[in-house]
Amino acid sequence: MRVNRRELLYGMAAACVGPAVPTLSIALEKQAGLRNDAVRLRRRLEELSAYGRPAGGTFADGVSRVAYSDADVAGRNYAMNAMREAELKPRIDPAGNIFGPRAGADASLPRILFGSHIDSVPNGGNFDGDVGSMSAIEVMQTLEEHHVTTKHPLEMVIWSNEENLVGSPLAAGGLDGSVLSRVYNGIRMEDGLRKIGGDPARLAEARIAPHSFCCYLELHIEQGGTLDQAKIPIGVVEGVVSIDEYQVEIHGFANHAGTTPMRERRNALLAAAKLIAAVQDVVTREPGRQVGTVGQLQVFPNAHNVVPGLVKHSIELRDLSAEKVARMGDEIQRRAQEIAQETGTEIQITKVDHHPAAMADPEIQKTIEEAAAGLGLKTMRLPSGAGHDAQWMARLAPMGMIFIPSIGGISHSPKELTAWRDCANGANVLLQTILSLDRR
Ligand code: HGY
Ligand code: MN
Ligand code: MN
Repeated sequence: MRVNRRELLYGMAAACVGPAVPTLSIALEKQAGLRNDAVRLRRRLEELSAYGRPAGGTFADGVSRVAYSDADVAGRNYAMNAMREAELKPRIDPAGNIFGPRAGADASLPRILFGSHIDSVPNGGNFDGDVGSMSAIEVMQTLEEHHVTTKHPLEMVIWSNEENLVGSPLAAGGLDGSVLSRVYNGIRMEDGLRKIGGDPARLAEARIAPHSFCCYLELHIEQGGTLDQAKIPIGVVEGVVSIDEYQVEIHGFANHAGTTPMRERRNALLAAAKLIAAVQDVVTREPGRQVGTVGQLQVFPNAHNVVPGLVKHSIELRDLSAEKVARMGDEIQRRAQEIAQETGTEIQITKVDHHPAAMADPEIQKTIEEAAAGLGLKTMRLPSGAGHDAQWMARLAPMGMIFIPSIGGISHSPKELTAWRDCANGANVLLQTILSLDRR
């Protein structure tokens, strides 16, 4: 009987360490050769995209699966059924986050946590969050099908309401019950949490203790154009930006558009226009990758023949440096008071959310690079201009993020697109990174 030399070597190695723990029984070579089922991953991404698709639309028309909507509930049910196909038993925590644990050989070891989200922005794309979430399920199913028992317990997670960064901050202690009256997508958070299976009365139970897991991994589309332009298939995230969100209220005086002389107007919309231009000026006047956006604006009474008396709008500032973000915010506050003086209006700017910048763990970055190299995939390191649940998980344990290219750098749009090959590559890098971390 011919004995394969390699099997012999592994057998001898196993004999040296006593009764082989399941991991050793799976030759490292076999682990290194493990690949996800790319066809199944694509099928799940296409099936998930149906929940929140515009009526009569196709995959290319994107999705509005906003948090707490009926489409969100339907998409979450779809994802939980897919988790069951991977032999997981999904659990929803009081914050609406969906967890799927998988036992490891040594239950005393801290679990490896990985996942993403499936809620979208209005008129969003079919890859933001979805790739990382469906890939997490795919990794679990691949391990199950190949009878791989990792040493560490594993747990996948689909965070709730990522687009407003709610589910993961609730888990990380960045938010608590004091925000239950907030309204997202027209639904009070308290009602939305119940609707998706959470429990606003038990939010404290959603808290994850620091260092209660060994690390957090997230696969995500880049949402910017760096990888696509560089023709590099895998991004290794260095860090996730700090985000400060503000609500602005500008009070002027509503009056007749025909009989109110220009010099007597207290035009709230004129003040808003000047303030939006000031945001652009403050953010662009110094070198760097910082960004500032006014994405929401409401005019009252919003009639063509009434001088606007009230305007409400958002301001969002981002950069890897929290200090720079805060400094820009202060300068915008100062400019706002000048504009208020000039236009005879009153401008109130209130900070409503702060998401801390988070640096990825250097060891995990290296592990991702080694996993990609093992798959013959080139990598580059880059920051994330998008916010992610990973930046909240980084406050509890070491974090790592894997990026795949967004074609044309487009995201938060029905035109968001990533090649299926890149989705498969990203999921395989996630799988191999998990196996490599597990062997630590
Ligand atoms: O807004 C963001 O950066 C993320 O896509 N939620
Ligand atoms: Mn996302
Ligand atoms: Mn997003």
